[in-house]
Amino acid sequence: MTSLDRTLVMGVVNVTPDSFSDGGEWFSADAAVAHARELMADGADLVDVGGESTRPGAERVPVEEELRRVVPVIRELVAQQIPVSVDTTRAAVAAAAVESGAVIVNDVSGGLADPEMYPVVAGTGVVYVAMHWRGHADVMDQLADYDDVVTDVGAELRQRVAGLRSAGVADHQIVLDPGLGFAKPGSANWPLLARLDELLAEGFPVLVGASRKRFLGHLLAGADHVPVPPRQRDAATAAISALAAAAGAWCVRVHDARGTADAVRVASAWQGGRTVGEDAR
Ligand code: PMM
Repeated sequence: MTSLDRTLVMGVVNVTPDSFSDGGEWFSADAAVAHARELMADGADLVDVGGESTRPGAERVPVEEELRRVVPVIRELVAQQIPVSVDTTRAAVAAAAVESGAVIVNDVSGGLADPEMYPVVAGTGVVYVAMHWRGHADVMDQLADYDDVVTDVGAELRQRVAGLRSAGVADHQIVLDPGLGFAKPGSANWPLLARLDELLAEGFPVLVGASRKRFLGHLLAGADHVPVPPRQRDAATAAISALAAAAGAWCVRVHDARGTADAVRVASAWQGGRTVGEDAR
């Protein structure tokens, strides 16, 4: 996966009844596996399997329920040679997922939700996505004050890196993510994208998760200012994928793989165009 010379496309497989952007359509294990296969056929490089909604205001699910949702799906996808990331904030779920063959732990809490997460990541040696986060979905909208959002997010992610290192996690395992939409007022998301180079300057691969988020719904609203629904945000998501890829993102996490698979290829060819000589004109 990491040997590709372009940005990776991570397809989202939410095994939840209440995800904001795909309406819990993929709730049964069979449906989740079928959806993952579709994402791969559409050009995803890997899939991200999650059993707990992070929708603003969402309530937590018990750990047993989260395990029941994700483990059978991960086992089946791994059996089908599909690279899997697990989207969880719980160390027990991360451990079970890696045991089942997941190769990435994608933790939207950056380790803040579970003190056991870093030791588990250190022990398994898998890639770990540390996302910028300030609190669970029920409270995050009240934790959205920043002086300069880009500087503050960078500083908080540096604290996560320090914690990971002291728990024995190697630098080559670490990926950073600005956490678009998580404890971020709508307007805070654009500087995080426009100044992605500042996060990249931390020296770690960067994952961008803009797909179908609220700030895109607001951007695309008509004269009535009503945000367009999540499924009408895929073209805007693909545009962000192209721009994020051009800026140097390692991976983009999306619900619609096809548009983004095209977008990252365009970005890659565009960059490649810089090195083509006169004779190609
Ligand atoms: N966003 C969601 C869920 N998981 N993981 C990472 N690393 N980055 C994100 O921005 C992110 C994430 C939002 O939930 P959704 O799956 O319902 O879109």
